Amino acid sequence: MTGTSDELLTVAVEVVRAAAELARDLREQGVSGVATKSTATDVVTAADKATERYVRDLLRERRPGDTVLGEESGQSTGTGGVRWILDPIDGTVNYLYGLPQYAVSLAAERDGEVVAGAVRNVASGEEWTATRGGGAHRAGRKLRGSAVTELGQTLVATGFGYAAARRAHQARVVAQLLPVVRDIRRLGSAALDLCFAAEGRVDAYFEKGLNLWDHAAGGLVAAEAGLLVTGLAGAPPGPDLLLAAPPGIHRALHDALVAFDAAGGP
Ligand code: LIP
Repeated sequence: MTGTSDELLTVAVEVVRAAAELARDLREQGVSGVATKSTATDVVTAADKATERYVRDLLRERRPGDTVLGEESGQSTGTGGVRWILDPIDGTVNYLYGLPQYAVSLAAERDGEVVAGAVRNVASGEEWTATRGGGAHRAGRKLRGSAVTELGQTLVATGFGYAAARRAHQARVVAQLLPVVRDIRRLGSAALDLCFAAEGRVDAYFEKGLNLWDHAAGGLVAAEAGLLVTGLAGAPPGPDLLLAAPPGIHRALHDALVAFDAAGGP
């Protein structure tokens, strides 16, 4: 069972809408079941787990046999060529604090390539979608990234890991970057950072340490909006570094990140 990119997107949109409704209802009941993962600040809530279970159930109904990779319970074994890549609540710390910047992110990967993706801000209801070669959209509008061409005029979003040693290195990178760009924003959800970059609410985004579920859907949205989504020095986007920037400043920002060792450190 494979399916066209548009068919896979239809499933992704149906599922993220239902999952976002559950996550919103659970938030309104109050956050519960808070636990930690890699460090004392790397939190997971009962809602993360419940939302992932719900998405898995919905996908099992709609796409029996497909593989699902989710942040909270890993990868199931599927039989077909389609893998769903899920972050049930991206921006969990924002969810914990009630900051309206957290999303359900779901991508469909067919034969190893992400071909469809949907990201839905649970709090605002804003929804970004994309298919490979079909463009990126929000509210029926085709998205284009920023036209900025000067690094000093570039508003850059980024994020930080949970381990103190990595955060210390990332702080040194940001301290060097801050004087040479317009400003920095740390909004707390990679998926939404990528969607914001896709429509120019920020000009660019970079982060070290992302997992595939953080950026699979949002990275397609950004790429389909015309941004270059890469790693550094010819590497693909991944845990070492993900950079999403419009062609006008990708090279300048890339070179600054290389100079500041943004992909380095612990
Ligand atoms: C989050 C990312 C964010 C990063 C956070 C965290 P989570 O994902 O979306 O960009 O800076 O540290 O990793 O844990 O909320 O799914």
